[in-house]
Amino acid sequence: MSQEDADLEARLEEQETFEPPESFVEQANVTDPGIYEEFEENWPDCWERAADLLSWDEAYDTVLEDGDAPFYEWFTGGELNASYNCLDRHVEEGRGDEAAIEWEGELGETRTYTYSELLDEVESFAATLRDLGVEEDDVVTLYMPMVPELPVAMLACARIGAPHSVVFAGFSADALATRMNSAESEYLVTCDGYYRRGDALDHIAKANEGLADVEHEVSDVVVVDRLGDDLEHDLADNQHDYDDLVDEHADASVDPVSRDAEDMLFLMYTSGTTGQPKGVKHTTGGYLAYTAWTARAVLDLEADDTYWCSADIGWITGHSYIVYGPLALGTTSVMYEGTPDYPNKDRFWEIVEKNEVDVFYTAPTAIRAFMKWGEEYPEKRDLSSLRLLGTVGEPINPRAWKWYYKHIGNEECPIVDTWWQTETGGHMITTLPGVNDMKPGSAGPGLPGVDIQVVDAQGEEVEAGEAGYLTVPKPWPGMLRTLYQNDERFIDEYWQEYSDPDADEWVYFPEDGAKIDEDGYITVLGRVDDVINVSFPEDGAKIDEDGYITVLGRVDDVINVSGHRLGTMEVESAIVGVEGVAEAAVVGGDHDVKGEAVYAYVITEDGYDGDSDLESEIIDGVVDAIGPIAKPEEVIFTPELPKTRSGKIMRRLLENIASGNELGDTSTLRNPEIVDEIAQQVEAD
Ligand code: 6R9
Repeated sequence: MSQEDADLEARLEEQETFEPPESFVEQANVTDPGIYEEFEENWPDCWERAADLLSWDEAYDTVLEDGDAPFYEWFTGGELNASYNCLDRHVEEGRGDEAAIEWEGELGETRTYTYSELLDEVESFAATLRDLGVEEDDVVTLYMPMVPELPVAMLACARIGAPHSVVFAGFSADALATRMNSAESEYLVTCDGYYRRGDALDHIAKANEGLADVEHEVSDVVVVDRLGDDLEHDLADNQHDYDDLVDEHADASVDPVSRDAEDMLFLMYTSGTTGQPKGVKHTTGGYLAYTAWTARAVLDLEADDTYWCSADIGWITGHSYIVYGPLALGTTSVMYEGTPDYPNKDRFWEIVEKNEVDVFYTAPTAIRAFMKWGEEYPEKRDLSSLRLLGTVGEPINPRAWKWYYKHIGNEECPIVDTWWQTETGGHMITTLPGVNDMKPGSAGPGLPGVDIQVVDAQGEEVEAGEAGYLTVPKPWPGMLRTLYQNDERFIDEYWQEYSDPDADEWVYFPEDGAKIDEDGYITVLGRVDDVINVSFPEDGAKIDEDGYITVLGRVDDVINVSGHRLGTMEVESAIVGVEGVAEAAVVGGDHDVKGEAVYAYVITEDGYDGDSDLESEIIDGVVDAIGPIAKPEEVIFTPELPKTRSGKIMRRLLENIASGNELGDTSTLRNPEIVDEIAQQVEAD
């Protein structure tokens, strides 16, 4: 390293605040700091700004209907179609020849869909779905990897008013069956397989295994042929080849159905504190307005941008910021099928260079991997097209933030660290890249019009610098409306802790802890413990004097592996399903690359040994039930689990052991001696 580089490195390390570069601010979509006040004064009408980004078939009467809170409704009386907003209107405006999707296959092949081409295929597939019998409001399940047919299928569903439920392709057959059963979904679109590090993966076998466990009759299955001759597969009588059907409907035109603003656009299942995943319901008007608005204000997207979000469409990030937000704005959205290190560790930067990507959005876990691989990979490529960088999914530590800023952004791109959730639909806490200074590690203030408070256990706002819980006292257009067919659980999960139903005061509780500084900047510190056992306020959230909030992480039993939420209960039930296992407790422990990794503490049944055979069976059991993402980093066999006198497993201790942290107070334990025993074993492993 030259002296100059070393000086630069040292300066970066010290620096705590970064101004947005002038060159960025000059062209940014939002630059007026007055927007915060303006939104506050005009709330909730300020949200008309978001609705104005869309084309409505029928104008709405009311911005916010709060008569039946917390079942809020937005833009009531309005009607629109999401596929029309993402496709037809851009073609009508003469932009049909511009690229909507630039797809990169893992093996290096590419496919470009212009807005006209995407519209044509969406109409053909919408006609196909109708022919198969799909009606408005039927839930269509999409169990697909990162192939262009996935956004086509989503938009085709949206066109005919059939909500989609996308199940991440990396999830297991069990996960597919659970989700199809829960939504009583009778239609499935899936894929024969896909490529991972050059290998053809069989996906249809997994889909068929899941279908075998669906409790109702599945009327039709459409199968995309991604692997050609690399995988031969037979189709059952109710299974059809995607290309055949689309060819048959090649010239079909399907008018977009006018949907009520509050009609369901899609369902997205996410992990909860109990075994059953939660079916988060998003609507057509509020969700689309919110994702379009945040894509414009936070990601700074415009129609002529090429933008790449490296998430999988199977997660909310891909729904909101690969498909709906960017396409509503007429942007070119890049989609990549594979992994960042195939065929080489510069694959991402090759994609940025080749497509001249303007805005890049990824997860801290990916950034930590890039850091580990070294700066020589991005240095090989021309990244000068980039103007803005973003992160999502988990806290980003200042070191990774600075590496990203320097080695990817060349100190010329602002970084937006966006805190949000499946439930929030879109960004909630982040800086506006053309307005606010950035503080590495801190996501920033709540967005204009988004009220964020960091409170203590009593609901009182904490002082700057102190930790507390994140709360959202006012509704916002992108919010979930309910949990599918389970209004009661919706209230229990999100509106129980801080609301006062008697006074009709409703406060959304995201189950994350955070800290806020004197600037109101919110910093995310990591996952927090179970609310009941929490050693509050060591864990939680912080706000600073500028109102920047540091989010500390989740308070429920959810582990965040590589930015993906896993319910500990789901993993535990998979482990307990393995022969020879009596009891299991699963926690998240710190991990350099993944952020958190799964640590499984297991008690064997009498007569079984905690040996490497059982360990393999446990690992296989978890991978089968949930998917490789949930694979335990370590399986620790123990004769007992640390429990409180009331019999509750003290997860905080298990987490501290897994992360190699101080153990903290063990005095409320029924069996304190077990803690040292387990800790010694983990160290020995
Ligand atoms: C979009 C998404 C939501 C949970 C959330 C929080 C964590 C997301 C974060 C972050 C710190 C950020 N999270 N973004 N933590 N800083 N910028 O990730 O949705 O999969 O539902 O996860 O992820 O714990 O509550 P989802």
